Amino acid sequence: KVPWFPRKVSELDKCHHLVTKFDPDLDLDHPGFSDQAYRQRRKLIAEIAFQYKHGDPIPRVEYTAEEIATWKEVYTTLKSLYATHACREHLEAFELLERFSGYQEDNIPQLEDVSRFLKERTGFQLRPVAGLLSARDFLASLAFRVFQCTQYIRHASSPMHSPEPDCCHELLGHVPMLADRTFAQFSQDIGLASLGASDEEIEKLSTDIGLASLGASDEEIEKLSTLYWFTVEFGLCKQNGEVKAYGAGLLSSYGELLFLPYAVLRVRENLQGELRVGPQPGPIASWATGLQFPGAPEGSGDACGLPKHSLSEEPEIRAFDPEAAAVQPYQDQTYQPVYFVSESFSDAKDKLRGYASRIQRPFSVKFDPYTLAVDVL
Ligand code: H2B
Ligand code: FE
Repeated sequence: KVPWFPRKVSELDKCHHLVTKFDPDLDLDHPGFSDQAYRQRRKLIAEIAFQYKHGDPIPRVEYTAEEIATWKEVYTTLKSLYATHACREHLEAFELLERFSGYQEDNIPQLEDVSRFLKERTGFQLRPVAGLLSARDFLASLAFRVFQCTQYIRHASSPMHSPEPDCCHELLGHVPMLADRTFAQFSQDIGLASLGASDEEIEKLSTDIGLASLGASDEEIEKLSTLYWFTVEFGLCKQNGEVKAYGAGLLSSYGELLFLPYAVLRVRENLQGELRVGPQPGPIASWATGLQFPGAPEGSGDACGLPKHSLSEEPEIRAFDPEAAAVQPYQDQTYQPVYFVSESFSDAKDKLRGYASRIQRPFSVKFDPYTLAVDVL
């Protein structure tokens, strides 16, 4: 039997199952765990998401001076790396977001404004969510070109690292990418592939995932969310002979983004000059070898809240292959041991469609862009 899944965009109101893994109320390691005021603030902002119904304008949050200061630190630090480390699509969208949607160092953009921007670009829209959502619900919303977006900000004590998604991660990492047509389609394809996953033994209905599809097993949902991890969160791509970041997890993590040229440098040695990365490895290589983060107090790589990357666990960089990425173990507590590099987004999209067409499913689905509904065939 196939589990319930949303057939129209308004049914995303029922896709609100949170995962409490990194919740500040329950996770002792959360930087906000012992801060009652922070936890209260989180509850207040979470209430917006709990009340929200599809079609409502997203209520605005008046951010505090402390929250804006956290945003400013994240924004200016990350922005300093984008020119050299981010892919072209991210850079282009970022500029537009600064011009039209309130992306400024002294202003946390409002989700309603950002959602309107995205709708115009790619038809993607945001809806507020209170925290880390179940993979099933999160992927299901992507099928409808809806991105469930957190509205709170990380704890002020740890501007460079957050165990859970927050508005810095979503707005700086995800949103600019969702403004790109090919990337938006890629994201929706992953979502469509996830609909109606079930444990049943099922006959194979081979369908183009782009025409929408599927009904995978629970195991396949797991694989799809791993695939999501290595692409949408930590994906790399080649651009003009250089390696650039397009994954939101990379684009919203100063430490990991900074480390990237070093990782790629190692690959370059292995692949004999095939891959290059923007900035030359001068200062990066020296701190990486010394396991020292620039700006961090002497002696420990994680003094600024960042995990150390030890040379024995040096990351690997591989060519993107969905079959391999879907089963690759990943890290949600520290840097990735493996990254996958795509030739381009359309190459990644084509490979993903091939992968999705091999998923076993009891039926296929087709997305109707006029009604924002999914027809089950
Ligand atoms: N929930 C939220 N709020 N933001 C995310 O980026 C997110 C999520 N990512 N739930 C999902 C899970 C991702 O890690 C995959 C699909 O499991
Ligand atoms: Fe994310």
